[in-house]
Amino acid sequence: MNVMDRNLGERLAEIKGAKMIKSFCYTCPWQCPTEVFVRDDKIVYQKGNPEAPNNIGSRCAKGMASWYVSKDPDRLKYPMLRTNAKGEPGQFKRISWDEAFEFIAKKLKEIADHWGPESVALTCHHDPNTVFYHHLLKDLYGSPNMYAHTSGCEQDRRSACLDLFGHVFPMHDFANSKYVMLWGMNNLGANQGLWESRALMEAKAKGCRLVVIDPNFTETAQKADEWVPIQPGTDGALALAMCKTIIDEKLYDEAFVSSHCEGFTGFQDHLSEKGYTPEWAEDICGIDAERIKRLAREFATTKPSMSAIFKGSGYYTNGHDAGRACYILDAICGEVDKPGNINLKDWAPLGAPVNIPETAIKQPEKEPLHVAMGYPLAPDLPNSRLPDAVINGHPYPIKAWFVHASNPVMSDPNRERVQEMFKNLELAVSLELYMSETSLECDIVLPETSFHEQAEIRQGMWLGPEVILCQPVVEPVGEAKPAYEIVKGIAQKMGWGHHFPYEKWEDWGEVAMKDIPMTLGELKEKGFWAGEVRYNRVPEGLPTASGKIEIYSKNYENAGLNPYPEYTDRTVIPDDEYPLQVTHSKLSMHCNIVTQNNPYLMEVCGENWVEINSIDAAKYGIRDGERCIIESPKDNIEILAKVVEGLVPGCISIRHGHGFGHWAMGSTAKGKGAHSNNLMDTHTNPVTGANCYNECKVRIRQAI
Ligand SMILES: Nc1nc2c(c(=O)[nH]1)N[C@H]1C(S)=C(S)[C@@H](COP(=O)(O)OP(=O)(O)OC[C@H]3O[C@@H](n4cnc5c(=O)[nH]c(N)nc54)[C@H](O)[C@@H]3O)O[C@H]1N2
Ligand SMILES: Nc1nc2c(c(=O)[nH]1)N[C@H]1C(S)=C(S)[C@@H](COP(=O)(O)OP(=O)(O)OC[C@H]3O[C@@H](n4cnc5c(=O)[nH]c(N)nc54)[C@H](O)[C@@H]3O)O[C@H]1N2
Ligand code: SF4
Ligand SMILES: [Mo]
Repeated sequence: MNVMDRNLGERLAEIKGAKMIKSFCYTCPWQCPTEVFVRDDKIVYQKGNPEAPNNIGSRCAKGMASWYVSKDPDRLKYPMLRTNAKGEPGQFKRISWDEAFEFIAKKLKEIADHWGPESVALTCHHDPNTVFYHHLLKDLYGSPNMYAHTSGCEQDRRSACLDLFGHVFPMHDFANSKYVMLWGMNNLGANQGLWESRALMEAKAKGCRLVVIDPNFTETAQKADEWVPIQPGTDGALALAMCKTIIDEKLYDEAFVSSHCEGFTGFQDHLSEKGYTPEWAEDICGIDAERIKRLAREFATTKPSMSAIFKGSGYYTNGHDAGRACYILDAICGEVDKPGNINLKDWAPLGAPVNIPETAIKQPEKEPLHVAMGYPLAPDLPNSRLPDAVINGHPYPIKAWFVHASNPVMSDPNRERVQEMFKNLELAVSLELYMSETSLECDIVLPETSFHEQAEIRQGMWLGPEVILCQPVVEPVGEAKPAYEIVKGIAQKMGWGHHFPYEKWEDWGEVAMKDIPMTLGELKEKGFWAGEVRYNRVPEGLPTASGKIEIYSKNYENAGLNPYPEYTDRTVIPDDEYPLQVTHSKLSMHCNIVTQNNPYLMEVCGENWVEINSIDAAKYGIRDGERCIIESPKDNIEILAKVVEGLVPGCISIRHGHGFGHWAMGSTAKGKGAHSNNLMDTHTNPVTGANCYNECKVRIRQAI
């Protein structure tokens, strides 16, 4: 959008008599800063905040259409209590907030008395103000089990980043790069903040070479200089073979590795001992050895460069070492945290919004669940193992689960097992906008306000440290409450109400902002605070055991694993009976399982589909635009087929979103598309605890 268009948008909003409020969008996890124009309690126009560094004045279709969430008649309006037995389709009655708080507080006290506070867990995806639940359930109640959703998302990448760089979430400085190698990262289809996609395309226009390694000719691959169609689950082999070429041909950065990398010489020996040559990788990856060598040489000799992953190399039982190998390419070429590299971003000094005094903080007696489960290196809960704790009490019993802004019945693998787990919980609380499939399995469902109806202050997803503010722009739907009010209500019933003394969001907002060089008033005017973008932090020392980039991982050594990345086959390999390998990717017009009740987005993309190569389509009688049946050893689904040329034969790609009863009570979403997560069994990455959605073999036939 150019400046004229922007002014036109603003002028139109003014003509409509709207008030502009700075906020951010939380339809997807990338939280673009926005300007929201409101009149008569209705959002009449929205656009990106043009001053924010991680925006460019624009928003994606999902963000533009998000106003609908604040008026969706299918939203939850009241607290709802289950009235029938678990395991049957949930029936609910409306209750008051006071009854809801009383019910939860009573159960929490009983569970603490019988099982200990450690038997309560919380998980979230979107984490809108989840921190308040942490203050209640972790600090005051004493559960160590406050988790997010990462094992269903970029857990393998996160684990690789932590091991090598001690950094939880590096960003990408595409704008300054001359060579970008993306391993199954589909920025233009699954956008990770619009500014990153824009920066990538602008860099490309200035001559940056873009190489996309992906079994699928994705939206990003279509814009690339080179698409490398890789066999699924084999990125580790390709990256290790590229490392070997770079080292054998002495194309690595000798000064950088000797000063800043731990274990380079050992790695060199490891590659030789294992025989990780391009010739070895050729058949595994389906990419010929000469091409592997050329890619390695190009990557090592074009600077600045970046080898970046998100989830493509993950979702497999070998994803942990694949991720490490992809990042070791950056490390040996000295391409870490310089302009044009992956960026070890600084975080803003944002404080906790609630100060619980030390004396009131309850120390848990048991170790956190992921450690007790035998996943000490997992950056988050291996949530496909949660049913073991709930159903079998292993490693210790989990009796209550708070599910915040997440729909694990739809999002985790092996849906039946997830549903089975709910039957065994003494307390399951859904904190939601909708009566989702997960809400339907819970004992109590609490309606939260959406990001249009509440305040939030968060870390921004940008290269530099950044704080972003979301402001309430319209009235809450029904009796929906923001997280702070819900936590306060439960805390009062538990006798901890005095820890939550604030009457309005600005009060806790000021507490959180105390170390940020900007007042809350200024933040409300501007919508964000941004600090300086820094580079070259590697020589300052990294928060790893050695202070260096750990090619030799001390963490792996301590866990009894090979400190250097190895290549192992994934566990599920197609065979004669189930000859096709499942992979997944996202839909550009939807976010996960969040947007399918939005009629505007559904008009553009009303269902999800499976992509299949024309060779396989001919072999199995699948026709473009018609329905097919996908069968795994475990379940089957009927789904729309798209026959494409750009997909590795032997592999299908299911676009994720839609399906099942989704939403259980959403009139637009219901019955549209197909849900694939019950096709796969529970496979968990043995080191990171990631869900292995792509460890799934299937056969396909035409639907009759
Ligand atoms: N429009 C839109 N944007 C989104 C989301 C959304 O749902 N829709 N979701 C958001 C979230 S939660 C996330 S985590 C990010 C996800 O961002 P990405 O990880 O970039 O998105 P996916 O589409 O899941 O991409 C996975 C890619 O990996 C490829 N792949 C599969 N197997 C392999 C393999 O073995 N090797 C390689 N190299 N590639 C492989 C798939 O073909 C696919 O293109 O996107 C975020 N943004
Ligand atoms: N097969 C397959 N499975 C996948 C994926 C895949 O590509 N393929 N992708 C995986 C990835 S990357 C991820 S991140 C996970 C995500 O899976 P989940 O953790 O389930 O998260 P979402 O699907 O983003 O959102 C789920 C719920 O959040 C609710 N919600 C949205 N905004 C708010 C809010 O402000 N407040 C509250 N209280 N609720 C809100 C929505 O109503 C929705 O029901 O799924 C994973 N599952
Ligand atoms: S990229 Fe995500 S946060 Fe940004 S406008 Fe789109 S949906 Fe909203
Ligand atoms: Mo994700």
